Amino acid sequence: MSLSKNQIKVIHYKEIDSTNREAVRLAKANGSEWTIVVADKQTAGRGRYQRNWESPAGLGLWFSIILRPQIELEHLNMINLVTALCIKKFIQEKIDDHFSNAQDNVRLKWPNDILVDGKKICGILLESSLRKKKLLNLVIGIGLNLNQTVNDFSDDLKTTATSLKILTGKVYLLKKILRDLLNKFYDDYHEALNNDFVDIIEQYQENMLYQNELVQLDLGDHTLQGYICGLNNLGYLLLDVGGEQKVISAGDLWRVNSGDSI
Ligand code: BT5
Repeated sequence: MSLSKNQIKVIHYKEIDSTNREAVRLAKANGSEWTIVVADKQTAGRGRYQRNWESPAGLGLWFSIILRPQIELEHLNMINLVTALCIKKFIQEKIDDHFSNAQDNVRLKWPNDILVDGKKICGILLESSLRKKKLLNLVIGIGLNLNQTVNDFSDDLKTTATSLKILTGKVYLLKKILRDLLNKFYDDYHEALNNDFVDIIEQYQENMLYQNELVQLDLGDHTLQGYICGLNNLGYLLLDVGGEQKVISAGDLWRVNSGDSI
């Protein structure tokens, strides 16, 4: 039986190394589902493949959610897509509130990035623990840039990252954004699980960057170049490499010749 919304428990830190690290630790120690670890600042915020996530104090929402979805392991990636779609809609609403005729410019870069006008505003990091091929715990880490100006980003990110404040000129209250976002995510997550993820692939594809474009995919030990054909029914990327369709479960994507470096 799932917890009700008012049982969501938020643990707040002024500073922590990584909310994901703490949430993974708590989850393994039997911390309850829908425990949220949030910090004003992370000193070792992490992205995928142990990359760094810039998390300066008070300028963004850095938080992690403990979940235990009753799903087959092969559906884990769908949670990534559900999370990205939910935050995409949330960001779009904030931008639409500000610009009366805002264009639909929030896009998803498979598998876990949310970009506005080509700049990254949010990253998502799923970490799971398994036993005998069964999912024990899932931690969803979310980094959402809120109040940075361009100068708050390190030089590397000045041209590749953005924040809600850069887009709308407004300052956002972390507590309120967290509450509103959790509210939406709680609903979207349960709806997706209750409906066996119906429509998630279609919705994601409608909002996905680089459809039918030439991309380079970094798979760690080698790279592939090909055209994105879409997603399969598990949310894996379908890539046309010289006429052969490859199915990709994880990797890093770049548009060829775009100069992107996100
Ligand atoms: C991600 O990784 O995008 C997942 C980031 C998840 C961060 C959250 S914050 C709360 C929770 N606790 C954690 O410790 N982590 C999670 P990846 O796709 O690997 O992207 C990482 C890359 O994004 C870096 O190499 C930079 O290029 C870029 N980057 C770093 N910080 C950024 C920021 N604040 N805004 C935009 N881009 C950033």
